[in-house]
Amino acid sequence: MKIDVLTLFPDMFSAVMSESMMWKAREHGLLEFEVHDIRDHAGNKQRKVDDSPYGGGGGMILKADVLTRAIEAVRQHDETPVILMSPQGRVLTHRVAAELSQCERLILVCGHYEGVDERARQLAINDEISIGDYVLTGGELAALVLIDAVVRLIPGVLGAEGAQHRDSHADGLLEGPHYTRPSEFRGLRVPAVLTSGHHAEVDRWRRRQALKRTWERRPDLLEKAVLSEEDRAYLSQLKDEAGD
Ligand code: 4G4
Repeated sequence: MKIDVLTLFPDMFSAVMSESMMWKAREHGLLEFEVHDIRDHAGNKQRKVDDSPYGGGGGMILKADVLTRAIEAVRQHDETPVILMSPQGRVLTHRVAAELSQCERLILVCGHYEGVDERARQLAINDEISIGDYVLTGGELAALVLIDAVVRLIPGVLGAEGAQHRDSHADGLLEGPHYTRPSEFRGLRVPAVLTSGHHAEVDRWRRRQALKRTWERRPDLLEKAVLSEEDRAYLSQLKDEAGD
């Protein structure tokens, strides 16, 4: 996969993009990454990239000509997803990350100021993604979150174990608790089933813990999760025990 990022703050990407997973993905030829400075496309002596909004109201808007030029300089095919990171986008979920991990190329656009001129959106952007319902000063942190969530799903990036399949959210449920040595810490023991060696029992316990945690913390997720008859029976047992 090739990811191009367009930003006014290219330095914000260097630390994250040289960290272990990203470095390995790039080293193994699974990821190519390039940052482009939108300011290089300002096309005027002052390198001005923003201007005040028509209609007043204050704040500044990223100019349509500058952003459109910057995108057109990196885009080679009309079909390439050109994604604006924006609080008005569709919300990033595991499903969206999995969908994007199938793409050969992504262009991520980081807006700043009060936003971008609507005509740049119309002419050069074809997708808009939000990492959640809050406002950031710029799209850079949102782009880094998206890149991390997507790159770890590219086959081969996390190694042969394919630990992605066991992720929280991959099957629509939260994960239950995890333990490692020692078997007792400050009086707290690891659940006996995990040290029993009964793999089927371990799987059943983990499934139930995932169901319990999801029901306690994110019951909304249970509506979309794929559940077996046994899962449903366990959930009704939990509800009975809670007295509702
Ligand atoms: C585009 C339009 C993403 C980009 C307006 C970006 C939150 C998210 C920005 C803005 C962002 C998110 C300045 C409001 C940059 N804020 N939730 N800010 N704003 O993914």
